[in-house]
Amino acid sequence: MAAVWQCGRHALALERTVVMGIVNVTPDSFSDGGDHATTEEAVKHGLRLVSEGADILDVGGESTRPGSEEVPPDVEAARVLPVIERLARETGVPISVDTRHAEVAHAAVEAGASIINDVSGFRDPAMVEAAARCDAGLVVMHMLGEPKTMQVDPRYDDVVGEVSAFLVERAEALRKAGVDADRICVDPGIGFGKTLEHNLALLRALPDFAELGYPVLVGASRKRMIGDVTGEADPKRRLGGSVAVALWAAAHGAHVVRVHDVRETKQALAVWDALASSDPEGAA
Ligand code: HH2
Repeated sequence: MAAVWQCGRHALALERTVVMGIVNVTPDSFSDGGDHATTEEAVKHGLRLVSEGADILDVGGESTRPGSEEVPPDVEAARVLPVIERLARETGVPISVDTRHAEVAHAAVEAGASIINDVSGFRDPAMVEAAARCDAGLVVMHMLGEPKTMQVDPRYDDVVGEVSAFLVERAEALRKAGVDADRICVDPGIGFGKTLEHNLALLRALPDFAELGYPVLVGASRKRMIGDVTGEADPKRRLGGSVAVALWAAAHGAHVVRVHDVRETKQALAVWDALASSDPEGAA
């Protein structure tokens, strides 16, 4: 696997865990819906995450929480494009657009986005075409079905095998369309059509995903699996569990973690890195 993830003009080094900060420009995201729903608030939030150490900002204008309805692309575009344009201009970090819609992805890249993050895993041929027409980095995520119904009794015979096979198949489709391998990053899609047991199995299998030959992204921040394990019903009170998953992911082969709480995650990863790289003989 390449030591860098190529995202437009940015070459992201992967030797340290890369932190992607979440900027939801939505009224209804599961943990921060409405908190940064105007352009001004979203830009301010993005700038704050960069000051806290975010390596990437992921800007989304459509909640894909379980049960959510699809947002029309024009509404989504109106939410995200002005934010992407400002953040691309005012920060030095790559800006990612979190979208399932080809027209939004294309316009976002024109507005300065360097990554297309598709929770549908580029299943839509128009998304493959949008990817092939630009040089942005691409996040290929696994989701079972659609957000509206994905949590209705999700079933797999072999969740790790099926999710891996899907990611490999979609990455190959992108490569056939002319996308260079070093632009692709894969994501098992924590919480997207998965029970708690499925999510835990996928997180335990991260070393296998890392073997697929692409950087691996994990997004578990504040998600229901943390509530299922701990009994914490309020997503904003799931920081401890979110940091635990980020550390687990970093220690088991993930290259990128997608998080709401950048400052705390960076701090935890810095301490983890210092411990993991220290020489116990030398310290004596
Ligand atoms: N999770 C969410 C959204 N986008 N993208 C990737 N690659 N991986 C993820 O796990 C992922 C994602 C859901 O989280 P959030 O954006 O906070 O919520 P909502 O979809 O309600 O806006």
